[in-house]
Amino acid sequence: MIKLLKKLNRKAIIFCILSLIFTVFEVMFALAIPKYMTNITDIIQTYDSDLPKTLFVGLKMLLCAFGNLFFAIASTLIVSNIFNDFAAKLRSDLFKKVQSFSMVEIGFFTTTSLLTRSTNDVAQVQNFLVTCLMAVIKAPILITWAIIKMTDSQWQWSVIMAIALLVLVVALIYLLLVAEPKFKKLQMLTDNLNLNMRENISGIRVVRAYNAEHYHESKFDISNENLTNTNLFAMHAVAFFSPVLQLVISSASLAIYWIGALMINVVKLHSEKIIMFSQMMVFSQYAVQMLGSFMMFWVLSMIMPSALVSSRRILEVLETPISIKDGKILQCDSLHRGEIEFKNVSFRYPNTNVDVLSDISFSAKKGETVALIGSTGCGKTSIVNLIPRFYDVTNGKILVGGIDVREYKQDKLREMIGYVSQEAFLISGTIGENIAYGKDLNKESILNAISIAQGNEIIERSAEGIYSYVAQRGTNFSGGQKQRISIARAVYKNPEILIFDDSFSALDYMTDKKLRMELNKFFVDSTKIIVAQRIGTIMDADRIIVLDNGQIAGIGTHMDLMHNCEIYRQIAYSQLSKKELLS
Ligand code: M5T
Ligand code: MG
Repeated sequence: MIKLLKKLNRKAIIFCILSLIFTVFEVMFALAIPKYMTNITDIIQTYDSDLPKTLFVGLKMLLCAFGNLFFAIASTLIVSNIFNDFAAKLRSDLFKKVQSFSMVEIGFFTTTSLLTRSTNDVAQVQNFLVTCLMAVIKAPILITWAIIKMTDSQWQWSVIMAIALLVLVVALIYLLLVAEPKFKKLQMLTDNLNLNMRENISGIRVVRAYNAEHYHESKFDISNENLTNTNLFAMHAVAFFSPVLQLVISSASLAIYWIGALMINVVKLHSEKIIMFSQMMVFSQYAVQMLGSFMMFWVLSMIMPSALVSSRRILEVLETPISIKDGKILQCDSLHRGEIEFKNVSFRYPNTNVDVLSDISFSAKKGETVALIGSTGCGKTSIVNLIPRFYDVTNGKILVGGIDVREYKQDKLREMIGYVSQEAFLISGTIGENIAYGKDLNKESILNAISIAQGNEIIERSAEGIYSYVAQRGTNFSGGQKQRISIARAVYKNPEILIFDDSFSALDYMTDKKLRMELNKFFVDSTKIIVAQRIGTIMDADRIIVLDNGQIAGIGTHMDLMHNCEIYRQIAYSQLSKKELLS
């Protein structure tokens, strides 16, 4: 938490101090009120209810009440502003950090947990800090001030206060010890609940198609029940404090009055009796205020454990070292532009112990089309993901433009690449925004990119054209339409290297063919890496790499492979006739 607080800027610290000063004033005014009450009692007793005097003291009391209210409101406003800004900064830091994460870190934290950390956990910390500054700072000030005011009273009353304080402190410590571990668990269970909810919503069509509602419901129920039970336990542990506090306050007041009554009985003079009575009144008022301020500790003890866990979870994200380190090189020389070379590359996913790629070596020259084919799970996506450095190789190296990808500044490396992922990814917005994707939106170039990607049909169907609405994750488009919009995005970038990870799979043969022809026409100088399952898509590539279980089973042109690669022949014959393949 302290580490997080170091992120507060100077302005915020100055305002924190200001709010502290306001709190001191607030307490000062609050504690002045009992004194005036005694004054009024005194006036009524000694001056035989002198009305103007009573009114004058009453007015002072009223002013104190207003002063208390004013400073309370002012400090609340300041504190909530400071920590609202602080929470916004935390969220923005988290967002930036997560953006710099490689797949390794995202896989480690999981998407759901990252979401909860940047929303729920930040809110917990914010809530805690606001309460802390508003209530907990106030309580010690109030307690110390009250003790100072109470010192010149009877020692018997002070003993009662000491006992009451001791009981409350013990109760608080017990509470923290019992509830804290449960609160720690709460956050993890919230992550779990969010995960179940997310899976259910994002996969709702599949869920319905398989009538899996009950299955998901029971999974959800389990995490929900876990969360509820843990919450309940933590709340029960916390709930007992309120009655204990009430009991202590009432008992202490009773004891003060009882001892007070005994003492008043002992003194003889009427005037002494009156002084003692008003002393007792003041003391009991201060006692109630002081013990009542423990309520603030109680509120804090309710939110502190989870806030501490939250701050740790936020820091975990902020302090995670990024496994993919940035290089320095900004660009390659023009001689090697667009070249890709894999040199004895092996790769395994983090936290696994099996290589999914072993000893992969091949190269693609500027303007060439290199295709990757092989059965599902053989490692095609893994290969192409290494080029933009989503992961780093385990062994060997990958050169782009003659330079190891690890030496590039990541954004410069990725600037050269137009990547179309296996699963088309669209954001909510318009078609145009999805294609320009953060770059300047040039209508003509967008239309051109769509036309190369064979997507004219998509924009012709709607009156808004490229301004047509795209729902979150592109759910209002068909699979093939989504693929073509994603392809248009890569085309719009006009990159030196184009990577298509099975991006033509949802297109019919005719569109697939036309699209490849257009790509060849407009991207003569760009290197194209095409992953495909269909022989038809890759037959005319300059080089085809046949993958089998993470290893290269053959490299060559279609004809070479038809003659000397058994795996390729098997794939080919399962899809096309001998005549189509050998003509
Ligand atoms: C190759 C494993 C996967 C498979 C192998 C993405 C991913 C994959 N794998 C992991 O262990 N962790 C991961 O995060 O790696 O997978 P691929 O490269 O995705 O295979 P592909 O592209 O050839 O398959 P497909 O189905 O897209 O044609 O063993 O378990
Ligand atoms: Mg794949």
